[in-house]
Amino acid sequence: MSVLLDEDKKNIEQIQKKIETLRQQINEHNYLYHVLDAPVISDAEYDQLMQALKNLEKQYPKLITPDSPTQRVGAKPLKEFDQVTHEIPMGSLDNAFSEEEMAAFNKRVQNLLETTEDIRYVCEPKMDGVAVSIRYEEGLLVRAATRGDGETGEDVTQNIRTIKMVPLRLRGKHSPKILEVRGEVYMSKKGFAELNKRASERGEKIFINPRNAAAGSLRQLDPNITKHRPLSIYFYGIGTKPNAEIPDTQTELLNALKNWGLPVCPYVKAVKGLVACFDYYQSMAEKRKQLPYEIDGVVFKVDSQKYQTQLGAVSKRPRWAIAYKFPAEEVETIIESVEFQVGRTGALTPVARLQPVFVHGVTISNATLHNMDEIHRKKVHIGDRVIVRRAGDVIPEVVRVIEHHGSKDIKEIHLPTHCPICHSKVEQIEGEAVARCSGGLFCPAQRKEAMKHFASRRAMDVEGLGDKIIDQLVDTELVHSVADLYSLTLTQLANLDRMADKSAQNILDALQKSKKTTLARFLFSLGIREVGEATAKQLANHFCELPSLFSATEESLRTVPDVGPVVAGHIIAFFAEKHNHKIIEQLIAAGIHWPKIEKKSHDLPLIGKTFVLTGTLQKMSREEAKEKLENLGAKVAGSVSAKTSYVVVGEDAGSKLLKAKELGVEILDEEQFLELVKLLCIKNKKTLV
Ligand code: JCF
Repeated sequence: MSVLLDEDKKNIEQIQKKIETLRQQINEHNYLYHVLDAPVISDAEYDQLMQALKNLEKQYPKLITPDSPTQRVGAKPLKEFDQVTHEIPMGSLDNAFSEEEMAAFNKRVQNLLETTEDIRYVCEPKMDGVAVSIRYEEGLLVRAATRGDGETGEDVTQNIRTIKMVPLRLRGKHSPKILEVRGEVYMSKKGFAELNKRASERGEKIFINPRNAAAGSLRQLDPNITKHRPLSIYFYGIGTKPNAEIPDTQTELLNALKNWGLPVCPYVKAVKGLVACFDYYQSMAEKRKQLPYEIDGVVFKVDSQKYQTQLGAVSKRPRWAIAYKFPAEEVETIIESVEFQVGRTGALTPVARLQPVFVHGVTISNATLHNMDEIHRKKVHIGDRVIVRRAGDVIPEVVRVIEHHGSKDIKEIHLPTHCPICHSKVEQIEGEAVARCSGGLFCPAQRKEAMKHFASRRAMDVEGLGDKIIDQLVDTELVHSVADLYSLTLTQLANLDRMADKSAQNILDALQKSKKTTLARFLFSLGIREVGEATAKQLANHFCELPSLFSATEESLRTVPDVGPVVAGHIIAFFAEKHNHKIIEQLIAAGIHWPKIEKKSHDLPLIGKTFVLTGTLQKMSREEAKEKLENLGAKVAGSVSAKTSYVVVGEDAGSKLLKAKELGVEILDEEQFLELVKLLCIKNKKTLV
């Protein structure tokens, strides 16, 4: 008996070995194929290896591990995506649209680095896809998230696992303990065409372009659907720094990624100086049409990590990188008529109805004319033959007139005197380009737009409450204000056009779910003019609760970062409306709530202290140092006086250091400064800023 057991054990060990060998072989072939683009076996041979592994795992299911190449799709469909907060925010890139703007970028880099030498840049095509962050711990893929708003994204781990170019385990023995890699998920032109062909054969929804298709595929709750979508990925950087040494340059970082099995775009190239950047841009513009995927420009990054750190970032945009975009596509067509659309704030936007044209896989039949000033400047008439431009996701616009189409057909475009929707008077403030409907929330168009904004993903996030449904709800007068949304009944919703009972119930559930929110989201969702997401966050953090915001004066509002006189004016005007108070009261009575925000500003440790920064800091830019200090409550001044609490000195500090010594102001070097910030952050239980 015991002999047999021993033999069994030996047998299992052998099977285990066999399984591990197969996995290693498959992973290595994946690496050869996806990273090096140099496969050494045929697809059929690869399939045989996979089949052999599957057979063994089927016989010995106990030996299956989550990182086995057979385990890309495991779990069941999700109900919803979890939120993921990025440890290091996912920044976005500044754009350049001309050689002048590129030159200005290069100049700024040189100025900030105080050099006139040619800068070494790493160049790469800018993939037109969806940014994601993927986290590996001990070499294993543990989580993947979309960029979201840069701070918080959605947990799409299950879907990312189905992408064959994404390794489930990092290659090599020396992968870092923790690695967060960032990349762009995209769909090839061919994959996109095939997907749409299949969809149209089945009468399903067609995607507008490969990027939308990639985004839509990543947002599937069922990984079994994502599995069949032809998604690819290229990696371009890291988030959370690995514990291992980070390479000194972007070039080496990308090489390290490749060695860990993470595919990097093969067109990456390091060059020196601005002229070489222009050459690279030109060569990619020429290759663009033949590339198997869509790109919308070229990304340039300062190669040296040390320089990158010195340059730092301003509002989550690194100053060491830029996206130089390709010019937008332009086509000719004829303006058949012009309509005026009414936006959320009543702004009237002239929209040209066009003879439909096909651009870049999309049929365009509308283009914005922006406002009356633009119409006059471009001398546009109804009946004109015009150039229309479409850039990425931006709304197409009429760029210029090519010829006035037969003098008889030409018609002037007039600003209506009354709102085309509610017939209230149209008003235009002297000197302003925008004309507005004066109807306010009496105007159904403004109400609809306010509601669409309220329900949108970044605001109250009422899933399923789409534009068409909101249009119907307003048109049938089931809802007059956003507060009425919360008293809708199942029957009311189910009676709408093309609404199944199940969808109606889903909307009710989504409304219920949306009641749990944050103050920042709530403020943003109110649609106060010029109060975007960032400002809403600042307001929430500053005032912490609604009543203090209601009674805020212009003076107190203006102490909030980003709030100037205009925004302050809009906020005050909004809260001065009784109607708005009533709606807010109704919303809160309906159960909208958010977690209490601790009042921080008064106990920030550096309140009342003034700092002066001088000389070149090594670990960060001055801008970043300033941000850190301000987050701790300090003021940062430009010159040293008796009121200065501390002077932080970097290398080659000059007159300010002398002045500080003269006045006996306390002096900190960079190390001491960092130590202080770290200490205060820990004491204050803030994450390191
Ligand atoms: O290909 C891209 N879309 C792309 C986006 C490439 C990059 O190197 C990026 C990016 C977004 C942010 N780099 C950063 C820092």
